[in-house]
Amino acid sequence: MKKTALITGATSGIGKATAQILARNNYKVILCGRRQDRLTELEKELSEYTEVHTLAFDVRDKEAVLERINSLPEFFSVIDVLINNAGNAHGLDPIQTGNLDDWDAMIDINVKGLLYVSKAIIPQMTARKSGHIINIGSTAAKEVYPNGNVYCGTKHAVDAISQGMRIDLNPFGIRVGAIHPGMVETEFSQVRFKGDADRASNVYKGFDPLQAEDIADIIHFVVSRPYHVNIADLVVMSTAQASSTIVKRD
Ligand code: NDP
Ligand code: 8X3
Repeated sequence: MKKTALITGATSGIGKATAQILARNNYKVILCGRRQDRLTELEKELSEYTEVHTLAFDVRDKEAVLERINSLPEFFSVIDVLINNAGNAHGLDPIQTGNLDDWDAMIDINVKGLLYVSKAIIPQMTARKSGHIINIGSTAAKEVYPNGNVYCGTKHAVDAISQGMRIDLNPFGIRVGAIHPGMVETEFSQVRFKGDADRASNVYKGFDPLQAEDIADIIHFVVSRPYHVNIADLVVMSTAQASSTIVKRD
């Protein structure tokens, strides 16, 4: 039977590429994000391959998260695969001058948002004793780099929460894994640098960075393993990147 995947952050970057590859591989997809225009456009594109439903909400708004997910039409209501991908960095400042609104955004979206979405979906998975959750962490979940302080903190939290989910959901046979990419050329840096296009594009200059499709391919590989195989924790960087701060540029 066709499986259903709910993907947060499907309006851009890794989430969008993941929705595209899953739709082309016979998953029904539920596309989530705040920008309804982009959701509608992607729905149009992917309807050629599969059944698509869109859900516009801000992951920070716990009432909206629960209300939207609990009111899914029956055809989309059984979620087999949850991709917790929505998130961003906001700012890149030393801790002593960091912006409180940036800190709130990162903690509320990357950590609390991931928890709210999971809370809305885990009960149906435990009741059915099946499901697969993939949380998108980062190399920033594994190490800390200068000025990355709070973003790295949120991604370390995603790493810890993923491990906790795997432990607590083990009795229910639910697979939980985290994927931790290094630098991926998406809208990530535009958001981090608040629309400063030059600063954002400099991040990916002089080397061949990962693309959203590279991560989507891996996500598809992870969700298509036989049931007894759970890829629990996966770090992936471009060949040019050795760590958060070591990148071989031309
Ligand atoms: P993008 O900026 O391209 O995409 C971010 C996505 O998250 C968008 O679809 C956006 O949708 C969604 N999002 C952001 N805030 C909210 C919110 N408050 N409520 C709902 N959705 C939200 O970045 P990426 O694709 O690169 O990022 C995806 C994930 O990958 C993030 O968790 C990021 O931390 C992680 N990551 C990225 C790396 C990179 O170098 N790019 C490397 C390692 C990890 P909308 O604005 O429509 O709500
Ligand atoms: C995104 C990659 O290096 O900016 O998580 O932390 S990095």
